[in-house]
Amino acid sequence: MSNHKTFTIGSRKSQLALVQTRQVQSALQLSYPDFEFPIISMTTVGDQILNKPLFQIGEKSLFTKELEVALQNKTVDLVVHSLKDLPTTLPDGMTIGAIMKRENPKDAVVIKKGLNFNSLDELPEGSVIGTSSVRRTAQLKKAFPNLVFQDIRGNLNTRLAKLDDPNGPYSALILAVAGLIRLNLNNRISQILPSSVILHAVGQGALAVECRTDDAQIIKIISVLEDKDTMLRCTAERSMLRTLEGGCSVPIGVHTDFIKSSDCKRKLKLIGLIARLDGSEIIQAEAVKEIDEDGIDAANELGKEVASTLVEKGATSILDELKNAKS
Ligand code: DPM
Repeated sequence: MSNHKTFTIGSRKSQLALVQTRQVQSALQLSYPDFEFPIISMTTVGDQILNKPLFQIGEKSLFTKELEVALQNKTVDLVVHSLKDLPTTLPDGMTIGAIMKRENPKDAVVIKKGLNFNSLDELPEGSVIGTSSVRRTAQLKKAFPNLVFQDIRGNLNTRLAKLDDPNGPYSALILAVAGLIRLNLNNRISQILPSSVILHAVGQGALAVECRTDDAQIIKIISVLEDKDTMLRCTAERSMLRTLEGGCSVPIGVHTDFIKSSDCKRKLKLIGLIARLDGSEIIQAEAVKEIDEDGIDAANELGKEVASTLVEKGATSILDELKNAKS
């Protein structure tokens, strides 16, 4: 490797995306002080279509396609994504080179400024909750049948402005804890919803670095970013989603954690669920698998196992209903 090398990082333009990309940039800069990692930012379809519910746009790589084209063209050498926005099957020639240590993967409740409530249970009947996630809406409708769920789009700051607008309809928003923390908005978190109420999205809270499969140099460089436990948890989560052929906008939630059993073996637990859009039915399944040295095959198997139990319990009828709702 020569002394002065430049590797360009692709990013979405939103404030959250840029904060995340700079986090990767700093980590790389620290490990490779002699290299340069300039950032090129661009707008994606998902950033542009703001008037439609996400799940109706019907494009699986909403927030990633333009960046992958830039990767293909070699305009950029690596791309930073929120892993949960990255489809479970990548285009030919693209791979996830690293998954970084996960931030808290749970969902948070953000209450409108000036309202004296601290949790969803306290909100009066008929209060309007803003979210465009079918996963959040379906699960929360079941847990809080007296609340009303309404679409809200735009980046985090736009949403918070809509929430706090005294004439706006929303009493609260549901947002990922991870995004709020990264934007230094921790002080807006009123409640972190437990897994007994809602399961988070596949890959939520983790950052992924995508690159060209044949770019051995970049793959080696970004390997310093990888957090093995996060990678294994997300591998299991993504394997479940891939097996169910679900995209980033399906009412599917997960929970993973490592457990140590009495025989001192390290095991990974995966809970998965799929919900009907209106929350009228929620199917849940779980499995535990021993994680060996490598762990990737076991994590993939775990995801498939939970997916097939979900199918046995009736997931296919929910998935079919979703396909019809989109067309
Ligand atoms: C995906 C969803 C949302 C984003 C759907 C879901 C939320 C959409 C919404 C796949 N991507 O979670 O069920 O509520 O309108 C997104 C966010 C983050 C990554 C923002 C958020 C946060 C950072 C992270 C949008 N993508 O969920 O509040 O999880 O790493």
